[in-house]
Amino acid sequence: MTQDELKQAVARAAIDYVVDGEIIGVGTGSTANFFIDELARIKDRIKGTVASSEATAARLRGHGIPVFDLNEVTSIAVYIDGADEITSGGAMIKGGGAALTREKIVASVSKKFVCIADGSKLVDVLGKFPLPIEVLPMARNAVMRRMAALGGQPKLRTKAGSDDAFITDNGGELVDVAGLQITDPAGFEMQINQIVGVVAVGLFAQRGADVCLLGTSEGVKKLE
Ligand code: ABF
Repeated sequence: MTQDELKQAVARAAIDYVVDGEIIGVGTGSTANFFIDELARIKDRIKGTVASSEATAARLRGHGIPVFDLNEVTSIAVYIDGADEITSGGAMIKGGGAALTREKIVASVSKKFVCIADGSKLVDVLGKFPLPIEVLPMARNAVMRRMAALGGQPKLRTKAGSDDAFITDNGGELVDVAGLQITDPAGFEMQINQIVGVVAVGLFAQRGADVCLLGTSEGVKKLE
């Protein structure tokens, strides 16, 4: 099976976690996009969604699925989203899709977090994928110096084909930190959260996934 077929399989399996009549939190990225397309088939069963990015909101609206502002809702039954890396314990690196901050906000309000990913995302130790950190622009270099001091190789994320900084939906910039071996994800998440100028770090460990659906050639495997 191709990687897209594996992503499609887990996206389909995630429909089983959709709660009828409720608000569903929806992630960002190619796997999340496959989920959105599956959700469209049953859109009449749900009240609506909260999106983790403008791109996801546009895709949902394109299917005629209601998208609520987070401030309009008081609870989200389930949050369904991809990841760049995930451990068997549910700790993740997220943010390759530049939406980590809103993803973390929507996940924090959701009763259950279901991660959907192809099997290549499962790792023993987080860090091979460069850790994304959203920063306020004025603090970018200061945060980069701190991450270098912690043993990382920080790099400013730029727009495709340009040296200009990529700007997130929230007006922030992104620093991707390579060279890390994150053996204590929750502790490292707390440590980076303390760095002044950091908006959010793409470590989802204090609040990781409750269920992970992994697409493999032997079928969809569930880790929980
Ligand atoms: C998003 O999904 C991001 O946090 C993460 O980077 C991305 C993974 O992308 P894909 O599903 O395209 O592999 O939630």
